[in-house]
Amino acid sequence: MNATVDDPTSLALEAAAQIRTQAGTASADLALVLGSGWKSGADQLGTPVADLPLGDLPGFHIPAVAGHGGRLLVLTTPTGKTALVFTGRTHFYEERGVDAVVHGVRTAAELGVTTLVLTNGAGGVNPAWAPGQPVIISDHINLTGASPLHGPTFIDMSTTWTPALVALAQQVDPSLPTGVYVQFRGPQYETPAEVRMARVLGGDLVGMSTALEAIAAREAGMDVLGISLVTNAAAGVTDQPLDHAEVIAAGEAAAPRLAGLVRDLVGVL
Ligand code: 8IG
Repeated sequence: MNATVDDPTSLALEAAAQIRTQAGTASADLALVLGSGWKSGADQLGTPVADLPLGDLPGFHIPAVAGHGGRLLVLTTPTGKTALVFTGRTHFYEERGVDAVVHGVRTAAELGVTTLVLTNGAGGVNPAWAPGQPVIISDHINLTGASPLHGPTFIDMSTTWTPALVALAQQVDPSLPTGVYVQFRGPQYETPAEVRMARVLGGDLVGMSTALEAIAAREAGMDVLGISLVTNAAAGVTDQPLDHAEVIAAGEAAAPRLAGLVRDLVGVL
């Protein structure tokens, strides 16, 4: 193999090496990606080991959107596990390519992470869900037309969203529904017709992240848990127009519940 410094594996190795040096930790057990609405609990998840600006680590970028965070917290959980907590992610619509989107997942894999928790803010397709509702991701539909895999990498996707982790999350909060997450490319929100399409395809949530990360995580052999926060009804589900400020506000209103949920989950992972 003709590895160059910017091939995705080398870049993840480089980032992992820097995290080892800067955090003084050889490996990690868990990784969490905290999306819109999910960041406020980050520092309650354990004893801090390191707090690194993502933009300073090889292959990572400062998030393009205000409110999307941009740090890597390394911490020791109450059960003694080492967790990597990413507050912020690179989205496909930032046009840095799919490898940049999944770089955090690959870096976590290089550090030995075997369990990945992906969170996001999403539009609710299911009219029963009001803004502020967390939903466990049971499966996904990738409508981006892209994949993080290179070459003939025929990985099995039948249990991408680890059933045992879905069950664990439901034990932590039995009120949580499950749903199918549909990743669109964005950055525009959907038209009402696209939301109806997502619904007839079996989708319950629409968003612009997460599915591509889950594919990379499965390639790396990780178990994956996903939880979406419904921050808005998807276009056409109600007569409200979509507004980024309202999305942020719904995330802030739900923050205490989400912080508790993530903390409780980390306690059993
Ligand atoms: I937060 O309604 C959030 N992210 N595609 N549609 C899509 N992404 C989203 C939405 C939404 N809300």
